[in-house]
Amino acid sequence: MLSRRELLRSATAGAAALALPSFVRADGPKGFELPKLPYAVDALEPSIDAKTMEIHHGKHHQTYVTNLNGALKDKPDLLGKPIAELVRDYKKLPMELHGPVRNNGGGHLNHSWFWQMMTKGGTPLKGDLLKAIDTSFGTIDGFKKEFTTAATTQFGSGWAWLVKGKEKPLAIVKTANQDNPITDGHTVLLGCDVWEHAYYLKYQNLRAKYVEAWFSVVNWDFAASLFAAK
Ligand code: MN3
Repeated sequence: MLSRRELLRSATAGAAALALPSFVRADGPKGFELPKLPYAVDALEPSIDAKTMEIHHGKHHQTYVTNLNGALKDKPDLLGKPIAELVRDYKKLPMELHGPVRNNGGGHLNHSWFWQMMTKGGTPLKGDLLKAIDTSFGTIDGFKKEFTTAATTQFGSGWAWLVKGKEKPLAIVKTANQDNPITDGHTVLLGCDVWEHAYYLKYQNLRAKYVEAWFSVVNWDFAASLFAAK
């Protein structure tokens, strides 16, 4: 079993021996790096079109990385930290860094996870995570309905998330902008980007249609590895 700390590290450092995919390049003392996509830009078609993936990964995500490195250019200690730790604890940083780390650090973390949370054709939900979905939401359809409501009622830009729950095994939360639930102590299992840049080229104003299509490319194996980690 991975410790929470190891998991946070592996999700961005790509330690090959761990359960998480190893394609994420190591962020190091020279700064944070755009991770390579774990699939071709057109792999998630027709749910997510190649052009959207290309711009989303190559331009939007890259901009978060560039701006984060710029904001921390005189802070080599922070540039060497795992991005998940940096975002989780941003409130402990000097006040002038809160905004840059929350927004650009959050953008880097959220997208680094988001690419891994999807895969060509999706993977089946099974095992302990399937049981937890049933216990928490009745059925997978109950989960999808509640998750879609969170995704479509997030006003403006943000994310919908599946996290470990307190009363039930799982819960759904939403965040604005690039906030990540780990800052509030949640364990993240799955997240859906509902910024317009994630879907507008193909779906225009129809966010619910995008979310419906997104379910078919969800990498439940990745979510299950996060769920299994202690
Ligand atoms: Mn995005």
